[in-house]
Amino acid sequence: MQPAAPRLARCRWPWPWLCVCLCVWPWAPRAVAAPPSLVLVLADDLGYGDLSGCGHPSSDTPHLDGLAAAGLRFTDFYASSPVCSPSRAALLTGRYQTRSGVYPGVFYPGSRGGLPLAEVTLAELLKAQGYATAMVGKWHLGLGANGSFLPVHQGFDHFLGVPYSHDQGPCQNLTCFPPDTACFGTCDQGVVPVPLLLNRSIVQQPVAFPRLVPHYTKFAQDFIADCARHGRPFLLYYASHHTHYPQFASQGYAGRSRRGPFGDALLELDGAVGSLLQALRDHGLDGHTLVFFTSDNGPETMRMARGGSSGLLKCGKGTTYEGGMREPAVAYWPGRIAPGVTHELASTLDILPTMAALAGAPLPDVELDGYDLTPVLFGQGPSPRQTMFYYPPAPSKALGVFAVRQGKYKAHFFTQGAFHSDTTPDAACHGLTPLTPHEPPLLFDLESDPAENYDLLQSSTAPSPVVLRALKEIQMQKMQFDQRMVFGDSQMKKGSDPALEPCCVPACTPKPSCCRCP
Ligand code: CSN
Ligand code: MG
Repeated sequence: MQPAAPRLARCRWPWPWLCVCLCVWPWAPRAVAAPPSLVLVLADDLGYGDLSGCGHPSSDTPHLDGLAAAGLRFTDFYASSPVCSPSRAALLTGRYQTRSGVYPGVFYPGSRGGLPLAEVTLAELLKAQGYATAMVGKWHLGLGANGSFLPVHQGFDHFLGVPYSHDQGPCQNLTCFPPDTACFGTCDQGVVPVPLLLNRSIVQQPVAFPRLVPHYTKFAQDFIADCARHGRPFLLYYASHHTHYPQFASQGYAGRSRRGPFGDALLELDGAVGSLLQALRDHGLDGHTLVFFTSDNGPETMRMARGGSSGLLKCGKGTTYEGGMREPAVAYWPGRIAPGVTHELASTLDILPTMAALAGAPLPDVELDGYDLTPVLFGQGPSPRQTMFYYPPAPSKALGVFAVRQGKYKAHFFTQGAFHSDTTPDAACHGLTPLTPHEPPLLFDLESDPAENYDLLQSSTAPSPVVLRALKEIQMQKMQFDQRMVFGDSQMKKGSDPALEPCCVPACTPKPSCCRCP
C-alpha cells in the first residue's frame, strides 16, 4: 500500500543555473514562495451541531476543536447540495452539480454514470501544477464500466477507499468491534458487499469496517512522508466515512465516547484528523500546509440517536433548510491564517478556486460557481461570495433553485421534506411533507433567526422597506441564476446495471453474495 515514489523532485526547473541568472537580473520577478500543500478533510453527514466545540454536550472532538481554535472557523459555510454525490461533485469541480449532471440523488454500486471525465477536478488542476495527489475514503462519484470513473481517472495519483456509501451493501455484523460480533443494522440488501479499493483493484470485500480507519491513516501518513521526502507539494483528499450510517469505530474508539455509536465514529474521525496533523508536524510541513475541514451535507436524523445533529438549524439531510446544507468548516494554517471566527458567506464550491489561487494554478476554462476565498482566509477583505443558491436533491430546470441567500436574508421559493430528515419534532422536515411552492417566498433573517422560525413577510408588523428591497433583489437573483444555469445530462438517469457492481470473484455464483475476497 506504499504509494509509488513521485517522479518529480523539489526543483521542477530543469536548468538550476537559469534560476540564478533570473534572480540576479534587475527585472527578475520577486521570489515566488513555494506552493503550499493542501489537505482537504470531508466528513460525511456531519451536522452543524455535532462537534463539541460547536456546542454538542456529549460529543468528544478534541482535535477538531483544537483545529477550530487555532484556525479560522466559518459560521456561514454551505455545501452545494443536501445529499452526497452532488455535493462531492461540486466540491471537486467548483461547479454546481446541475452543470456536471450529478443529480438527482446519489450513485449506486451498479450505476452506469459518474462525474463526467470532461469535468476538471481539483486534483487534475493541482496535478498539472506538479502536485502529488491522493485520495483516501469515500468517493461516491461513480465507478462505471472497468472503473472508468474512479479517482485515479479524475486526477488522483493514488486512491485507497470505498467507491460509494458504506450503507450501499449488506452490512450485518460488519460494523461492530471486535469484527464479526453481532451488531445493529443491515443496510442495503441484494447488492455486492462493500469493497475496499486500492487504485482500481479490490483489495478487500466485504470491508472490515472496525479495522478500516487505521489503514487509511497509514496510507495518508505514508503519502505525506513520501511527498516530504521528495519536497513535493501535495493534495490529500481525506473523505471520511464518519459519521454516516452505519456508524463504526476501531479499537481505541469503539465504546469510548459518551454519545454511543455516533459519538464513537466521530471520535475516530477526530483521531484521524489528529494523526494527519501529527504527520504534518513530524515532517515540518504544518507551517506550509492548508488543512480545510468540512462535511458533505447535513445530519441524517432518520437514524434517530445514530443520526447527527444540525444543532439550532432547521431540519437536516435532503432538505434545503439550513440544517441540510450549512456545515461546520475550518481553515487551518498555522502562521498564515490567524485564529478566529468569520461570518462571511462561503461554500464548498469555493474550495477549488481558493486552492487554485494558493497553488498558482490557472482556473479551468469553464463556467465556475465558486470564488477565491483567500481574502477571507488571510483577513484581507470580505468574501467575494454574496449569494448562495440551494438546490434540492432532485433539481429541475422547471423549478430552479429552491432557496436563495443573499447577505443575511434567505428566501424559500419551494420547500419539501425528506425521509433523511425524518423523526425530528418538526414535521416540515419529514419525508411525507410535500413539495410546496411559496409565492411570495418565505423570507428569513438568518442573523437574528438562524433557525428559520419567523417569516418576515408573515409577521404582525408590516415588512420594512429594507426587507422589501432585499426580497426584490433575491427574486431577481433567482430569476437570473435559473435562466443562466445550463443543466448537464443527468448521470443518474443512465440507470444501474448489476453487472457493473464491483466483485472480487467475477465468475462466482450466486451473485451478489458470492462477491467476497478470499
Ligand atoms: S449519502 O447517503 O450518500 O451520504 O448522501 O448512503 O439519497 O438515496 C443517500 N440517497 C444512500 C445516502 C442513499 C446513501 C442516499
Ligand atoms: Mg453524505
